[in-house]
Amino acid sequence: MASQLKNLSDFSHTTIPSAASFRFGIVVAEWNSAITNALLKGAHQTLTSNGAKEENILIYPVPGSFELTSGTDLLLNKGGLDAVICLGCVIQGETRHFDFICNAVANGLSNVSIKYSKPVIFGVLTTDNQQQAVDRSGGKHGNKGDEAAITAIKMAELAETLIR
Ligand code: DLZ
Repeated sequence: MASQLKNLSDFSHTTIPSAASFRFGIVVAEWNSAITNALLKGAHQTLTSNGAKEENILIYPVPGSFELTSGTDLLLNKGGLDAVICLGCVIQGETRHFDFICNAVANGLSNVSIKYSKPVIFGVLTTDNQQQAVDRSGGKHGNKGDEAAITAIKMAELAETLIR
């Protein structure tokens, strides 16, 4: 089970296609910005280290994770992207806000992906506390931003293969 692995970002056993020909959007939430900036750093570095060109990585901040869906919708409506990576961090608080945001984002991103037939990657941490988020944004459990970037490259390649 993935959660039993120390580093959740271990892709050493899989083949990663070149990202050189693809154009990526990254929509990143400003809430919990220390965490989401670390996710962004991981995603960006993983894209470039797999061949993505700097000018083909477009970064768009949105206020919170709830806005990832509308940000992605606006971006895909504009066109010209092969995949969109959505980065956020929702931390459980004392109210039910957590559940509403997490459910809305997960459903919203699935829907927008299907609406445009484009890969939309769920790089949103949904944690019980700050430490779990730190552990998954460049800490002992790797970086969810790396995972999201690898997934985006793989899905962009799949989309190109199927549409070609
Ligand atoms: C309001 C809110 C709360 C309580 N918690 C988080 C959070 O943990 N992570 C996050 O990304 N955003 C949070 N937000 C903000 C919402 O995502 C959204 O920006 C506002 O509800 C405005 O639509």
